Amino acid sequence: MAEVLEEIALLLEMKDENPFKVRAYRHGAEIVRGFDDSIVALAARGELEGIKGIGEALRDKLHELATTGSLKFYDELKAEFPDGLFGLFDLQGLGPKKVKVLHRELGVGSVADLKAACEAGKVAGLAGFGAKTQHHLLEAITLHESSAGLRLLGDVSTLVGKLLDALQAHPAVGRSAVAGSFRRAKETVHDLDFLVATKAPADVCLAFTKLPQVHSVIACGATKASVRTEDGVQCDLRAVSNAEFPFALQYFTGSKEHNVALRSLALKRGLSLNEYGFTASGKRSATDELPEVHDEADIYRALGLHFIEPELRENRGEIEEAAQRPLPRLVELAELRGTFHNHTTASDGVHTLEEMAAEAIELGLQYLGIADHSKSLTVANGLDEERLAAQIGEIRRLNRGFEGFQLLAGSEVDILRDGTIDFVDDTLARLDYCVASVHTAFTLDEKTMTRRICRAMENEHVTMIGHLTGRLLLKRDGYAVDHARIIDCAAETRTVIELNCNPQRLDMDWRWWKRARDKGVLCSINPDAHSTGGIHYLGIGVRLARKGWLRRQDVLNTRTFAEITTFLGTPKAKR
Ligand code: DGT
Ligand code: CA
Ligand code: CA
Ligand code: ZN
Repeated sequence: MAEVLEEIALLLEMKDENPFKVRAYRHGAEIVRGFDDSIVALAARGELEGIKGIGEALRDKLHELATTGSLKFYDELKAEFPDGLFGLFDLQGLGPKKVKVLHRELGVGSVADLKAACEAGKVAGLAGFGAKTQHHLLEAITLHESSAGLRLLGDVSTLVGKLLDALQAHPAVGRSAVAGSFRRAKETVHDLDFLVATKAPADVCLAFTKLPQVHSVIACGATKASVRTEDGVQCDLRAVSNAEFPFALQYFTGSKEHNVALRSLALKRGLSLNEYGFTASGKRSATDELPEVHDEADIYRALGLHFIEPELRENRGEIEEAAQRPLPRLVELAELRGTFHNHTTASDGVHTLEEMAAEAIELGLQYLGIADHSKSLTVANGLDEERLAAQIGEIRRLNRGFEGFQLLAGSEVDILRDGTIDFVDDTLARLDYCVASVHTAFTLDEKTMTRRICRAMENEHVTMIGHLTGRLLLKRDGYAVDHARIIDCAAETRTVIELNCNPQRLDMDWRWWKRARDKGVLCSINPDAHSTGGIHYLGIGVRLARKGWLRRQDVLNTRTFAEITTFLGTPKAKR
């Protein structure tokens, strides 16, 4: 439903419709996205009455969509444009204005059309484009092509849960698990790999292909099946015996690089390891006893290793470490006590302070940091000093009514082009904390951009840096920053770095966290929620933090409210 509303907004924009109308659809899409699955049922029953931001026109359309699965208004609108048009909106640097010109002037109706037009040099000649834009578009097309078929981790989580539940409910299934890149918490996944232990593999495979989420069957055999879901995600299932299960789970969890290293370690011990079990090899004779294996940990133990959590299995030093000592106990969702960086209706969020607070309380958090945009970010309705002061007052007032929970008054302040902050020190000093982020001038070279962010970190009031690179996974690369330099600077200035939990961001990237941790830089796992539903992104953020080797003590928001108060009340240099 949210996607249909978003596409309507884009198409109306293409048609130069009234901007307020466009905004109503876009806003409606955000609201729908902020709800859980229950909104479909509500829409179907015609019970969307009273939801702020969803007027009568939208209500009727959502009702039609929820009850019939389609929407006449949308279908007719879409029919006015070529089929491949939406692909263009996925490209970095292309919005409705430019797409409109490309379509009108060059008849471009798909990514393939655009690629041909760029290669023929026709785009550079268009008003408002130029050679540089043409070059950037070709780069964006290359990124688009290389990410084809990839999904965001956060976009497949619900599907994984449903399929696992369905498999587990089958009477012939014993143990079951999801393996592959999903289990390793890769930020993007290509396909999903499920595994079951069963005595009736063919039956389970057949049942898998009949699940309601399945759109088409790619293959179905005696021990494996492959299907494509309604959303186009490929899901593989392998059915093995209970004895083989730990080996299959270890093997299909990967990564391939981790497995290759593990196998060579096994060979050194006279063991050959594959997805079915250990067999004797080399110096070990076939009559020698093989290690007894009931679960994955037994496999690692047999190879002289401490257990390695799935998130760490990337062959980036985890095997060497596990040979020496137990790996660190990684942070867990239940250990988070609060969060920073959340938006409300004051800037570009869809829920109010009260609504956001209620959700955080429901989740058992002790504190929720509010960080709406600052004044220079007008596209996101950033707050000026006066509106910020009013919000702080409102937060203090609401706080008197809470028990065991507090809102924190913060701001997501823009880091201006020269590295200065969007508010003066006096204004910043009134806040409990501040998240500083780059939202403009993305094209600065790496050195200038790095200096810009470091300068922001030198500000005494900047508690943490938000979404370090501004990347949107599968959509746009981050701007150029020298991660190593930023981490050093964060360590020197005692500035926290955010792990932004938005599935499209997951920024700073997991590959850098171990280094940051080792330099004493703290991480804040922040949902960057623009709705109550957005707070739930904390779960995916924790998985990426684990992938980055982070422990409880490395994550600021595992601290209690009292500890946070002390932390924020201490000068940066002494934190
Ligand atoms: P992706 O691309 O997001 O689906 O990533 P994975 O890691 O889920 O890759 P996938 O689905 O092709 O295979 C699942 C796991 O199976 C992989 O992580 C390791 C194992 N595997 C698959 N093919 C090979 C192989 O040729 N050699 C080894 N050693 N392992 C493999
Ligand atoms: Ca996979
Ligand atoms: Ca696979
Ligand atoms: Zn931001």
